[in-house]
Amino acid sequence: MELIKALVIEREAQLIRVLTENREELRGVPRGKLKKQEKVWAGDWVLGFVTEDGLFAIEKIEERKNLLIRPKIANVDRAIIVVTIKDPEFQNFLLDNLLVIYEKEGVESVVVFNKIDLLITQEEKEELLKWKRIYEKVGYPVLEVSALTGEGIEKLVNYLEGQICVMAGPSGVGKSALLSRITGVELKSGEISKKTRRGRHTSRGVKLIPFGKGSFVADSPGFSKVEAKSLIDKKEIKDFFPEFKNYTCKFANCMHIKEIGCEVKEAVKKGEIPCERYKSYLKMLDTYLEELSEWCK
Ligand SMILES: Nc1nc2c(ncn2[C@@H]2O[C@H](COP(=O)(O)OP(=O)(O)OP(=O)(O)O)[C@@H](O)[C@H]2O)c(=O)[nH]1
Ligand SMILES: [Mg+2]
Ligand SMILES: [Zn+2]
Repeated sequence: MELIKALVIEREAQLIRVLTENREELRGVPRGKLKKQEKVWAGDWVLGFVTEDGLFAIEKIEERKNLLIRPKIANVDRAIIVVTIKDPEFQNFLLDNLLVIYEKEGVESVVVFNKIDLLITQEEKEELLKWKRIYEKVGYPVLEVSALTGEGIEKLVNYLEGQICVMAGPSGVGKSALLSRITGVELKSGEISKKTRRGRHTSRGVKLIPFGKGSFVADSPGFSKVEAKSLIDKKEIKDFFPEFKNYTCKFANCMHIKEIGCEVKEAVKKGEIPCERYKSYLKMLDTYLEELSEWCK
């Protein structure tokens, strides 16, 4: 029998929903040995066939490019990291931690400044511009949007064409509001990030919502704190700051802290690498450099 390819678009407890290459949305059922061997997650590409009952019998899971843990979703192409300058206040350290984690997972990030409708004063606008320049310099795409007014949304949608995306970022920045804007789907309030009385997130399953031209996006609950160092070996963290790769230090295993002939530190001194990013790097390693206060005003 010829197998059909499908994308798992929903996974909640035992419920699996797939979208087949023929654009049919069906309930998926893992078959035979697959059932015991491996779990099927949202974002998985699977092979199977449509049964007489109209179910999609899953025979095989295709090899995954990655599998994120929170939310549990496979084959993520891009993280839409939503942040704000105001309400809540911008936390660059949190953003930098997320960027490092996604670099490690092979997920491309796009930094989306939401709530730009709230930026009224010159000072607020300059603050946005300052951070925008910093992340663009590293090489990340930076977009300015407002889920409230709709500004910048079309550009974001076009930008994500054909990709599996996940919303990420701190609590209250407008991830769910933005998701509604780009997909046209109103999430029931608190559907995904509803907190239990203990203040923890209930896991309600993961849903990929289609939008634009062949793109999918999953919402996720906000983070109040994310630490790259709890997920990644401290010695490896330097490898996930893309701007460091432009420099060759004297020692191949240079940690860019106190080593002689460190070109990365030299680049910070010359202003080629933004102090803010380098400070985040040191903070992730629980380190501090006295000289930094002289170079970074
Ligand atoms: N002014 C303004 N308010 C916004 C915008 N986007 C979202 N909000 C408001 O910000 C608040 C938080 O929005 P949510 O979409 O729930 O934020 P979230 O990131 O999903 O938050 P968590 O699910 O807790 O992580 C809501 O009151 C929204 O109405 C925007 O572009 N401008
Ligand atoms: Mg939300
Ligand atoms: Zn170095």
